[in-house]
Amino acid sequence: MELNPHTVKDELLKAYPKKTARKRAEQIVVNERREDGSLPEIRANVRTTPGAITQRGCTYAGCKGVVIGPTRDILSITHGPIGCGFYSWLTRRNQTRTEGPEDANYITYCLSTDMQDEQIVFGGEKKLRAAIEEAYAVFHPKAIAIFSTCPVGLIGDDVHAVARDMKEKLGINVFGFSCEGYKGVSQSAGHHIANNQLFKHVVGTDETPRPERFKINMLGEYNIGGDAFVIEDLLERCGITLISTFSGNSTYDAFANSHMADLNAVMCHRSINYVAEMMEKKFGIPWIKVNFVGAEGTAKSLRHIAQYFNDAELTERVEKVISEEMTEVLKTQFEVRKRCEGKTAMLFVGGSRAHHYQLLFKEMGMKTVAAGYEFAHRDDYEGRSVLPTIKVDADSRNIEQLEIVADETRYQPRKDPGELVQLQTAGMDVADYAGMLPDMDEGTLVIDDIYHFETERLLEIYKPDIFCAGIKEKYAVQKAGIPCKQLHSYDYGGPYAGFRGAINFYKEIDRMVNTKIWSYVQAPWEAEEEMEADAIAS
Ligand code: CFM
Repeated sequence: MELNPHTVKDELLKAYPKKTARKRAEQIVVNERREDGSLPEIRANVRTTPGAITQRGCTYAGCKGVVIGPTRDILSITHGPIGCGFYSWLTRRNQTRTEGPEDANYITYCLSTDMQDEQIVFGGEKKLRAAIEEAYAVFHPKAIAIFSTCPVGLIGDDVHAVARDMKEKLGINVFGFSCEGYKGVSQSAGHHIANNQLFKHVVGTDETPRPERFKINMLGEYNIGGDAFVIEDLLERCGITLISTFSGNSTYDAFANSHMADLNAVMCHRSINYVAEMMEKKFGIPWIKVNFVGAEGTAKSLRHIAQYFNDAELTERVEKVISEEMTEVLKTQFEVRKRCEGKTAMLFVGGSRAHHYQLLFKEMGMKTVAAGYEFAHRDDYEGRSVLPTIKVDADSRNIEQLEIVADETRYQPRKDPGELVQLQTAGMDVADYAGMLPDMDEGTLVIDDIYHFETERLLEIYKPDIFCAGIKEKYAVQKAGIPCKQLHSYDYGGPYAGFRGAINFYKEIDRMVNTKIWSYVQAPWEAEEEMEADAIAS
């Protein structure tokens, strides 16, 4: 039976008080083009209704956990009560690979100032200084990052002043982040804050020239479950030099030298578009949107990079790598399609994967019936063309917007505007992202910052074959008899990027949607009711 998405939407809204329902109606959208062909508008990046169970995280999580955390040789210190540090300790499965035994790797450590009542009352700067000195004495890192948690902002500790003093005293780079958890409506604010400070304090601080011909940075790839390793291998085989990844499997030195690249390839637009824009303005490095999730996306992204450099030999090598990989991909696709064709998926996750992973499902012949981001902005749904129409509210104004101008000596446009237009015409997303909606079927449901109540109703109404979300949702979904794939941490699996990752994903999802195990799930009270009924009947 075909479900009417408008009826489903009404069903979800019916549970809310009038005012909440009215606002929520703008965040629950049926993906239908309007008469003039334009996409529907969605409300996003706004506060969660108090009392609703959201999937979102905090600003500190977006800054420390997401953007800076994966860099192995920046020593991260959480200034705050112990829980913030502890619960952001390696839970994201971002991997890293040192180059030798001398190469520093601090991401297995969890450093915190462990704030107590005394600091809340009398201030925590003294304890922070002591913590930085102690950490320096133990590790001798080349850089230390200090992350503010909620109480830091409330009591007014100046982490930036402490960072300046310590930088001078220790002679290494020390910088702080005003990423208090409450700073924004979600972790998205933390991404922006992290981008700003990385740009101010690290990017462009190492002028060593790079002799290679095809130099890029990968932006917004965090090496969850080893994804970046797969992409690094592909680029290397193609003869493309990866100067830096922001920030999967990354190092401080690579960031410092990243302005030597001639192209920024942006994978997760939501978390890192700020760095891409700032590097373009200051250094003249263009950026294109890529996507290494899904075999088709991977092939297209590699081709676009080759097209950008416009070199026959590079193009040939890229084509060779693609064809080497595609045989196995197509073989596996054919195999899984026999069992997965027509099955349905829902994806409610983050700020980019809810889009990218739909493409993998499509390659398996599966249909996405509903999807949404936790914390993305309208441009991630509707495309960057809506940017000028996005209202800047008080919550967004709260976050510093750096004024970037062209560097007097180092600004060097890699392509002239005419060439960029040509690349755009040839189908490349130059400084552009078209968003998730155009890739979704007509009549699918799109929900921003889905509330848990809505998740449960959708499961009952649609009974999808698989639901993709995170650890907070996982067990509730499985108790409803539906398999749940974590798209944040990949459960214990991965990598899912590139061709090899796509094959892993096809096989994993095939196994999950074709096992009967979840349909046998029965809640204890249901079992009791059955037993009682049996007893009465006998
Ligand atoms: Fe970008 Fe990410 Fe995501 Fe993200 Fe994240 Fe993540 Fe994510 Mo979890 S940076 S927006 S803040 S792709 S941690 S690696 S999986 S919510 S969809």
